[in-house]
Amino acid sequence: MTTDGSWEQGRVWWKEAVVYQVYPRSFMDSNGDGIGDLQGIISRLDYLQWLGIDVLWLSPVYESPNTDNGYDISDYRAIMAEFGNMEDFDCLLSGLHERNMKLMMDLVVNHTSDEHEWFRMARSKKDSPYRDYYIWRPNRDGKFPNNWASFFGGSVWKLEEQTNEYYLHLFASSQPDLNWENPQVRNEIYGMMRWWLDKGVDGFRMDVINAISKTPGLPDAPYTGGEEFQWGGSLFLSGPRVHEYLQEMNERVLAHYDLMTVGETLSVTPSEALQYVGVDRGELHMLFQFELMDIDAGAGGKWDVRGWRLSEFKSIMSRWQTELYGRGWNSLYLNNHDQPRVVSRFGNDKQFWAESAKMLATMLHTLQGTPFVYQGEEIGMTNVRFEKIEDYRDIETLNWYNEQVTRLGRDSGEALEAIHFKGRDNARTPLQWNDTQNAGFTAGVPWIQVNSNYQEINVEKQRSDPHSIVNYYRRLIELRRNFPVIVYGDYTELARDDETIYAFVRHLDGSSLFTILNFSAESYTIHFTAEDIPRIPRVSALLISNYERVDQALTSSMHLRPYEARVYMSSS
Ligand code: ISL
Ligand code: CA
Repeated sequence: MTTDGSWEQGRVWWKEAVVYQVYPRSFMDSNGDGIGDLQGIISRLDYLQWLGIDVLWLSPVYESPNTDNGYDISDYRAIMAEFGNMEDFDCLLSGLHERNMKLMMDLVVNHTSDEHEWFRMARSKKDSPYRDYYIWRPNRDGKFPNNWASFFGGSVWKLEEQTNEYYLHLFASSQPDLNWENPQVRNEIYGMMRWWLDKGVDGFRMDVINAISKTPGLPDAPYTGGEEFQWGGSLFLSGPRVHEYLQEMNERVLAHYDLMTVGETLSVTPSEALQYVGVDRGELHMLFQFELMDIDAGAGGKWDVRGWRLSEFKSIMSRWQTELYGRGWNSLYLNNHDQPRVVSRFGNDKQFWAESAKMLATMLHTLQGTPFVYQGEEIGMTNVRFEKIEDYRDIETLNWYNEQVTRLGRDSGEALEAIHFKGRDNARTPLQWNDTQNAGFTAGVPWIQVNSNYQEINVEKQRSDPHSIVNYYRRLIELRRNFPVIVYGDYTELARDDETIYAFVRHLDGSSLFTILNFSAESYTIHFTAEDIPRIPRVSALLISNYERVDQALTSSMHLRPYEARVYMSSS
């Protein structure tokens, strides 16, 4: 499908934007308590403007007891004291708007904190008007109401002693799930969303939004293996009423504002995605897919790391690129606060650190969709390897380690190895601003240790180096503004079966963009097939590359150095 000729009618700011995710706890500390905060972000707005980003996505800053770093909200209309206050927030919002940037808030409405007023009232009495804001089941002989496993280990059920009933929590027990079947809950949430939008925020990233509708009756999940609790995704992801709720939310809230929405949706395929982001669906603008993030997960889930082939990686990307083209819109992301650092995961954070970080950036910024850059990615921040479990902070990581090592008796070195590769704290070490103590993040003791490589990898060092990763990101972001083909062009993959090279062409009206990426640490020569050769644009000029000397023209066979990336452009 193509939109050639009509793309100018379909122009929208959020398709043309580059988003930058800030994880506030780890971005910049302004007052020396070791915790990043709103004033810290404000002090770095000029940096973000210099980088060229359009939208800042702020991970949660609402009041929270922080069992899951703000993803457990106790008051949706207040700012977490550690981060500042509402005045600071307003100042951040106006600081962004003055610089022509927008603010996207994180919206966490699958669950609240157990310290939220609603839950405090709900838990004490069965006849509380708030009881039905959450999901309860009677205690029958001390047996869990069903066999679902929580994302963070154990059962999804916790017994509330005061009333002798269980409540449901897909995540930590301090994160009780809201009962979306209750229209009052939905009203409260819509009212809260309008309140933030009326304040001037420009959009929402919706946390696990496809988990809000659970299968009625909450039946047992199918048995898939020896463990006590089973993965119940098929019974609560993309559940029976999820589209009804999102359409209602759209009608009641979203449609009345000029905003940007992104749903975090686990286990969604491209065809299911079209039900959320299809242009005629009246739901969301885009979603975060997990197929790429799950590529290295084995049968045992995320911690059971498996190898992957480039052809699998490319086929995931290509399916999303082609199935959504002209029908919906893609988001593009390679890491976030829940995922390992992209250069360590899909690149090479040793010998070809800069080359591979830039190669991955080239892919991110030249595919079809809206790119999301996670803080620190733009300087090639890497995974961290803490030697002791005590240095980790993430609830998911700590729960998993305890279960594996303490309960199941697994070797602790082996568990740490998996954590070094997959743990969420890889993404949560403080942003490395300069080579002074604590990487310039804090004058105090950071809440989580700084990655020990901050003297080599930091913003200050890279800003002044024209060949640095950060300056490469800056150029890529700028290209997007100058060449509509990058935003609106269609997509064709070349050399599909090649296990070393990812190559694709984008077309829009008379323009073509050709991206070729070497995903390996070896030099490699690709010979395009007779079928592919006619797809290679003629008379092309090199637009950007991660190697300084590129003297080759675009031809039917090309030699690429380790992790080399090139983008060519032709226009008639
Ligand atoms: O982090 C994950 C894998 O390590 C995911 O399973 C993650 O829990 C899932 O993507 C949902 O994430 C979101 O909701 C969670 C929160 O902990 C995450 O930080 C958030 O991005 C609960 O609110
Ligand atoms: Ca602080």
